[in-house]
Amino acid sequence: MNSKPLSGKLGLVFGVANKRSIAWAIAQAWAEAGARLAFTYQGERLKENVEELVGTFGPDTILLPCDVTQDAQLDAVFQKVKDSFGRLDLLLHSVAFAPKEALEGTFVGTTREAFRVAHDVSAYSLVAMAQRAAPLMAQGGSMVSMTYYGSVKVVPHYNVMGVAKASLEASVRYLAYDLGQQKIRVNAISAGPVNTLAARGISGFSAMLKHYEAHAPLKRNVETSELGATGVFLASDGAAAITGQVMYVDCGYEIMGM
Ligand code: NAD
Ligand code: 0WE
Repeated sequence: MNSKPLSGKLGLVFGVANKRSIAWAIAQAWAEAGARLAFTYQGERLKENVEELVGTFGPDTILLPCDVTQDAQLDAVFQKVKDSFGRLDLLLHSVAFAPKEALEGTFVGTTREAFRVAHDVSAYSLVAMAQRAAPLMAQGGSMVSMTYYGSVKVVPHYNVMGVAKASLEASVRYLAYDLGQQKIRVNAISAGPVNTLAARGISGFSAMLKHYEAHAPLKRNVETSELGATGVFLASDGAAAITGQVMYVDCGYEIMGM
């Protein structure tokens, strides 16, 4: 086995909020596999936290603010990556948001604004990143995004996020088609529930973890290190013929009919 499957690779990571973030687990695994990484954070509120985490990769690690709904901020991030790295090999999209009310009531009550915001932050942002990353992926590359099963089956209260994840997964396929000629692969990891900032405060989340434990073939929940390992695989040459896929990393939950 190659212990450094990503040695020499240059990556850009979106979605670290704190040490529990799925993005942080995948970033650590990518770095452990030999990649050199740049990071973004959503805004001032998260700056200090992410600075401290990213500092563990060395004081010269690139860290920039980026609200993914702002084209100018995305432009600045990719310009900086171009100036510093000269090239990009890996992109991690681990960003999602819907207004809290939209995850509490019914789906039928979704407002136009909540629908717009959920799709802008959680789905269009991947397209916005891909159109800026692709020109930098001169030797090909791998883009990885995070999704959830609520895109294909109804998970009560996931609501407009499920619809946005369906859009994200379809975007993965269309991007994979467009960018395939440039040897750029685009895939998504569909994770089972993980107790992160984005999951906290969702009422019934611990019951959901218990439900997965009871019903998933492996009779447990996924660990973030396992999402990291899958992230390394999808980014590596071992996955050179895999693109446009949604890979379930959910202890087998998705195969069950009952
Ligand atoms: P998290 O809260 O740690 O990460 C979500 C990230 O999205 C945060 O870093 C936040 O800053 C960022 N974000 C939100 N709005 C943004 C904006 N406008 N601009 C820039 N960044 C923005 O939670 P997480 O669970 O690690 O979520 C990461 C991804 O994994 C999401 O796409 C989520 O849907 C997906 N996912 C999570 C679970 C789970 O159970 N936690 C399961 C499957 C998939
Ligand atoms: O994608 C997600 C959650 C994403 C998310 C979380 C929040 C909470 C705070 C998006 N927007 C917001 N907005 C907020 O204001 N997951 C896969 C985790 C998750 O969230 C659920 C789930 C699961 C699983 C919500 C309802 C039901 C199940």
